[in-house]
Amino acid sequence: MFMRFAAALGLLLAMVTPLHAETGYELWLRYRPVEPQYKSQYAVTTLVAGQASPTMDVALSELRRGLSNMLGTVPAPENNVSADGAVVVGTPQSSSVIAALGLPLQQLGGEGYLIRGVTISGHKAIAIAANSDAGVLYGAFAFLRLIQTRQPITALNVISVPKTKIRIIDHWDNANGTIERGYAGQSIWNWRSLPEYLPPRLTDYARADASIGINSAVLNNVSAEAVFLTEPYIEKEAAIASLLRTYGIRTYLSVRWSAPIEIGHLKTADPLDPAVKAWWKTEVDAIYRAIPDFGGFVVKANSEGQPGPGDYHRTHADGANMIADVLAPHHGMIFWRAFVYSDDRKSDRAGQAYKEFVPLDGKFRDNVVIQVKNGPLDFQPREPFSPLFGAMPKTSVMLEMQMTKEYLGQTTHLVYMGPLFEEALKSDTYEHGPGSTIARVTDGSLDHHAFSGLAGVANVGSDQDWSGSIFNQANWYVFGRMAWDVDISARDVAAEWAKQTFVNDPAFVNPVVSMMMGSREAAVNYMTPLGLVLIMSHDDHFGPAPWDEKGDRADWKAPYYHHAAADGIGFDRTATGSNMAAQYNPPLREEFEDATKTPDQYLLFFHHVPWDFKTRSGRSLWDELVTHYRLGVTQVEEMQKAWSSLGAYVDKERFDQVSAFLAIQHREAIWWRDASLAYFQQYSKQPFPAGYAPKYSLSYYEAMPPNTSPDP
Ligand code: BDP
Repeated sequence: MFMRFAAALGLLLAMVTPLHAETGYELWLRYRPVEPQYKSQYAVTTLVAGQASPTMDVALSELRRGLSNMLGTVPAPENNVSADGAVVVGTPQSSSVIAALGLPLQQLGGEGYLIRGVTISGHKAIAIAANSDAGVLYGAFAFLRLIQTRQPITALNVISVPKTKIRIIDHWDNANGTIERGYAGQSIWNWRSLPEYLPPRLTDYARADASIGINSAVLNNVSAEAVFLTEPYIEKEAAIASLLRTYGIRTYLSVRWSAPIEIGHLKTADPLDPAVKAWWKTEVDAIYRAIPDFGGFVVKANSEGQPGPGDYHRTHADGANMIADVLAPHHGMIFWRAFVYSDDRKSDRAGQAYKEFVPLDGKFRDNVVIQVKNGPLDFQPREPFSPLFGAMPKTSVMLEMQMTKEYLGQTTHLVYMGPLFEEALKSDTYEHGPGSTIARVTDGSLDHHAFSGLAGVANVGSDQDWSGSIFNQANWYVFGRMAWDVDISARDVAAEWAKQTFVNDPAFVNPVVSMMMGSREAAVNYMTPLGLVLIMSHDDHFGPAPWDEKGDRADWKAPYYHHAAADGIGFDRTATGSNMAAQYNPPLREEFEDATKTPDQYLLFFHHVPWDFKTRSGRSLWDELVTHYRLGVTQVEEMQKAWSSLGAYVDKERFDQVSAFLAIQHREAIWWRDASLAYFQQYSKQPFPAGYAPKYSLSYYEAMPPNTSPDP
């Protein structure tokens, strides 16, 4: 009753007091004042800290900023607890008050934290404790999150330990300031003014990463330029690294395999050539002189035209191990990407990584991690998981996902990636029977690896709102939260994000969470239902283009993936086709081999089926395809409807952005539906349901100029 009254009051207040314009720059760290009715439960009077350090200082300044903004009073700094309401912060080493509490900190490891209600000298206090300064920083952010999401803070006993060691954000940033597959402006690293000038924006970037537990950052594009390994650039990277370090973040670089030739003037980059190894050693030593806690390298080799050890008839293990040996004395890691495929028209691209990597299982050094995208092809709206998970027990394998929505509507489409990430993490590989999920592969526990981690491709750029849209920020947020806790639910994270980014009122949060949770499925429906993949236009990966034959390689052409013809549609990956389905462990192998057992959502990924194939719904394949495309558009309409009723809770600027983007998404969902169906219908020759014939001819859709979509 009280809650309902409070909610109604909040709404009333929101309607009479115009909400301040917001740009989105503050992300989820807005720290808006706590409503009067909640204020009494957050009585914080003093901040008690011990010995200073750069990281401890930022933890304290974040607490001061957050608490004073939310509660209206600046907590006084004290050395001891002398009244109720103290927040005591530190490690046993930095703070004698924390040390005296004898808290059970062993279980926290290096980065975990504990937040607990305690009594000190007869006064009620809250301890935020950890074994490291970075752990304290994470605890500080978690404490502020509790208040931002209006959780009670009396009788707290929170213990949080990250389930992965490396939570790494991959920037695909180039030296010229552009970002590969970036949809939020230019790179935030301003190479020209580095190393002298670090704009405040970089501090805010580091705060945002730290607030969600990200502890590692790759500064440059996986399709790497050698220039990032030159001396002047190392100096610039060192400047960034020193800022990130304060926030508990380690710096990594993507390296170009042929750098020894391009900047080292060697004749070869053969990993078994001693001169090549010597070059890498000199290079790595120079990096560690500048960045003593440098994390290591990411390598994209022999993929999409990038050079690699394969150019010298060496294996990925030969290549990875050579650099791993050079990094090992510095405790550096190498993340070797499994996103490889050759221009071999006869073999199935989806099965190539497995064929190249599985025979190498057990041959990699301990500091090599194989970094595998969630799907066997690319970052599609939906794919089955890559069969490399569950197939390399003797190797550390890490999951890589995309925050930037390259194939999911980029800037304008509201697609929350939480459900996709969760689906990937929960996928069962059956490596050791049921429960052998990708979460257990990437957290290292399935095969008892010391390494654990999660990688995500950034969606961060120079745009005022960082991610190109307000809702895209949620994808950065959920990546960090899931990297910390691979078992957290996408729904809980969505609610947490919505409360902090907008407002706590359930009348707002509930519909927004529903929108977010349904948004990924909506995109699958209007783009690539029933297991279709890679039918986006070839260059920008944006609009529908199942007809697209552009691209020099067979496997860069859309028809390679859908095989639509008079006899049916879909890619046969069973024994009668590429046999890629056999790469999965049983019982999945049997499931994917049989069209009647394969879940509809993967049907056309594994099978070429006739247009009248009976799907699980009882409908023919054609009717089912039409049903999904139509549903996708309806789901966007429902999102529009839900959002349109929430104007009272959001400042006009952000409300209008979301409304406008939803309108664009709606128009483009119709475009996707109609263009795709117009294309497939020429093969199916089946009728459209009444009222659903595409408005334009197929040739009209094919001729859409870039950056336009048809009038619905
Ligand atoms: C593809 C992107 C391409 C990336 C590649 C990769 O289109 O820009 O370089 O992935 O991950 O999806 O290496």
